[in-house]
Amino acid sequence: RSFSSVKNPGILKSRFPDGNIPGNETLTQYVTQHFDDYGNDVAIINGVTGESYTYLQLKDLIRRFGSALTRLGFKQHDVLAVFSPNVPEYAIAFFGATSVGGVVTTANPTYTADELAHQLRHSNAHYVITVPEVAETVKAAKYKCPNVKEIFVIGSDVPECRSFSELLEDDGLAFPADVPVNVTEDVAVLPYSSGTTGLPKGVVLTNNNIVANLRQIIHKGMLEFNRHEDSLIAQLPFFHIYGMVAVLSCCLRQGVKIVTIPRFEPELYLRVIQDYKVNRVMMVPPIALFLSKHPLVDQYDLSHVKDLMCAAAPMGINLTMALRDRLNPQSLRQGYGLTETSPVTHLCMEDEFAPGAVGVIIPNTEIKVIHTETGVALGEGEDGEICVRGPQVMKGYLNNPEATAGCIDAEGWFHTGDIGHYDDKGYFYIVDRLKELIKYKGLQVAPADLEAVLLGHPGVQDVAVIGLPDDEAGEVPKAFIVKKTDDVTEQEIVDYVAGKVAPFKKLRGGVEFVKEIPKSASGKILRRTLRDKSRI
Ligand code: 4UV
Repeated sequence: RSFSSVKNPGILKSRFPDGNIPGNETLTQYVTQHFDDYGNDVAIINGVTGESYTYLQLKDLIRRFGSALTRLGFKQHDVLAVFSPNVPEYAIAFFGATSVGGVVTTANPTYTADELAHQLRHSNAHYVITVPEVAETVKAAKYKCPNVKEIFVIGSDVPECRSFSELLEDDGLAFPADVPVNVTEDVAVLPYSSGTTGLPKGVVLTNNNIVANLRQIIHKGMLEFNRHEDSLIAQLPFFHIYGMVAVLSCCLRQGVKIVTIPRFEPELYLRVIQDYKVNRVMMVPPIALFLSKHPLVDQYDLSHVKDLMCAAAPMGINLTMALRDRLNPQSLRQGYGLTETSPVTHLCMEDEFAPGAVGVIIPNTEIKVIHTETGVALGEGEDGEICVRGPQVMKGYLNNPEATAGCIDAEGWFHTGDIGHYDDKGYFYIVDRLKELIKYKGLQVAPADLEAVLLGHPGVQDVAVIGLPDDEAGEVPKAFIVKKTDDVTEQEIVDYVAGKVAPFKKLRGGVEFVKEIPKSASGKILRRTLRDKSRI
């Protein structure tokens, strides 16, 4: 088989030849390279207000913002946090900060103040960009983070915060002439992921990690777009690697129009796709389910949608077929990847329908499927852990060499914690997960995170959290609890958690009281035992 190299048994390569990844471009240089040519074409438009920025305006504002940050004392390697739903200004903040050699850490705008404070402290963020709707959360977090100097709010004024638009009035003259960026070493973005175990960790993605991944996916039949024809809806949050790279960065690099919506609302979503003639839709499985089932969908003209791509969680064959029957797009496919791989490692080809598959290996990427116990490389059709080597693999977890060593081995293989296999055409299928992660609507929920919260409840002696399969969300967190006091109730526990975490992490799978939590001799929670128990 062509994708299996004889010299390196077990190492699988892309069916496509390696592309050129020069390794000397910063993220902003690469993404904004052709902005002058794209000129007065609309780059990004707010699907709610209709306000938009052209490519030339975006270029100018990125420079002004970079200059304004510099005047504030923001230097190379400093961290800017963005805590905002999708709005066009996200692009200005994101590329403005990276353009001066800064690092952007992105956080889910539904986080509570404590959750946000943790990330702001851990990443050592100096400034936070936000929107009025969640500015109070940022203010509350700032009190706990002496490292945060100032909050800038997009849109209307908020007390104790400064206005983002003020920064954009900067004349641009303080923009640093020459920032000596080492693109393969210096961090561009710092999203958070729990990886295979434990609490969310800062994922150090260098400039070259992201640029490499963009170069790998902007490939004919993959995510190469046509700037005269294509437009995309940005429903996937920019704070998550999927929206950040595959939508925001990938579209701007290629000069196509992005229409942002701040949150998923059925009518808004469908209206934007219809009115802006969105023809490529990147989604997660719950959106695929919505598009395949919801009666409202029939009331909108979605006929120009030609490419539907799903990633971040499995899209099963039944759902794929139902969606194909209903919308009949030219292509309906999946991608696969992780925050730690910038994110893409596999993509299905536009013109090859492969229901259930997550894709073929993208260029410049090596894959190995290994036996979960022996580590021996497996062959076609055999399930094992997917391992990845390539320029898109993160540098490591921020200030956490142990966790980094726990997933990137001495030969540079990143161990995904996902179980799957490949077929005779080189298509990959994910069938299970080795790691602890729960995926709620494509978003990560770390069991350890909820377990830590639950241990703070006075009635909880011991706890383990697992993901329960759910038709709509994919998975929902469920807690197994050993009571410390007899009087604790399920409702009390569910409410307690809801009061402390972002809504997407709630214990939607409920609580089960047990006598003890099954653990291995070394004290590790035996989650599989609990998962099996829940299936009965
Ligand atoms: O770290 P993360 O939240 O990252 C993501 C990344 C999503 C992608 C994937 C391909 C793209 O082309 C793209 O633009 C964005 O979700 O979660 C990583 C984990 O999500 C599961 C798997 O368990 C990963 O380790 N996952 C991601 N994609 C799939 C998936 C999929 N297609 N099928 C099953 N599980």
